[in-house]
Amino acid sequence: MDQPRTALVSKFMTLERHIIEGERSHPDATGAFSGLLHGLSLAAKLVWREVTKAGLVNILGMTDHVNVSGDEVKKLDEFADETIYRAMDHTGHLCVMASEENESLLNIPDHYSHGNYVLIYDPLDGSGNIDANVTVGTIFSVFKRVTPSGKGTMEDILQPGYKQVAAGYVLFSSSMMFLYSTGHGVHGFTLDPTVGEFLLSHENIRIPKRGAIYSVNEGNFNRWDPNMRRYVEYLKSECKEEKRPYAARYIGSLAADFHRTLLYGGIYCYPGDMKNPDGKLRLMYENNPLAYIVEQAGGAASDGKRRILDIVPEKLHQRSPLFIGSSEDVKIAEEFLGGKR
Ligand code: AHM
Ligand code: MG
Repeated sequence: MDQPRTALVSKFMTLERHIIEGERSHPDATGAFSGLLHGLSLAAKLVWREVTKAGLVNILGMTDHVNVSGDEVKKLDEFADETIYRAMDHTGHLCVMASEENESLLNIPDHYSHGNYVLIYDPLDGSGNIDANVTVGTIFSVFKRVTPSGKGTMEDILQPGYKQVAAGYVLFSSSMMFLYSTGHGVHGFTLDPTVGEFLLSHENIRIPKRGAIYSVNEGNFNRWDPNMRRYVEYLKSECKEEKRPYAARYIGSLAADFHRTLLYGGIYCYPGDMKNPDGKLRLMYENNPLAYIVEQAGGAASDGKRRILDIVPEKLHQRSPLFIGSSEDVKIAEEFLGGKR
């Protein structure tokens, strides 16, 4: 009751209002962005509904791929993939899409109009963890098309990350969050399930310049090159001024590991190794959107040698190593990897 009026009012910044107000500041805006982000937030709510039921599958009598009524039960990542596609295919704002779950690009059906934007998404990142009730996420990236009109092509998809016009991710966790940037900072919204609205909870997120947490699958240690091993040994060695040893945290679900890194600072690494020289993560679906977000929050993202956003992709499912987080941490990682330290 004693809460100041302004504090109460600020809680009513919904995702939709935030997007519309952001768009109004651009005189030539067409409303396409509002439409796009609205479609994505709707898809996120539909995916969340299924994710929260994941643990009930056996209890409700669903077996493997068939539920009690004989309907086929889709795997959650396939469900998420299709839900996002269907929420976005008819909006008139997109000319083409690409999803981590699909080998080739996703065309907009002929009977819908084709717009000026391109959507690239990882429908349910970290879905391998879902049986353990671990946080998973949807990651997305938006580009402006480069071809003039009609159906989008591979040329529209294979653009370097610095050309993104928006990116974001949704976290399916103890609460659901929607974070996005259109190049004016990073803003986070938490779903109020009682009213079904995303409300602004994290305005203009800034990542600390340096952190004290590292996040990497250290089980691969013996496959790393010596510079990577030396870097991790450095993070674990004692130095009070630099807050070392760093704490190790690894969920194994990129969206979740990234989110913690964004809020607390530090570094997330998925390096290349002897078995997989380009690491595991995909440039277009994971690294580019998160690199855009982290830079918008004052951080950095590198493949160990160069800025992620500068990489010109050659193929749809291209992988690249990822070092992402606080700007100073990423710089130090690059120095180790380049043998300069
Ligand atoms: P996915 O897109 O098939 O879910 O794979 C990506 C996931 C990331 O979420 C996570 O950071 C990484 O794979 C974990 O890999 P690993 O098990 O090798 O540590
Ligand atoms: Mg993924």
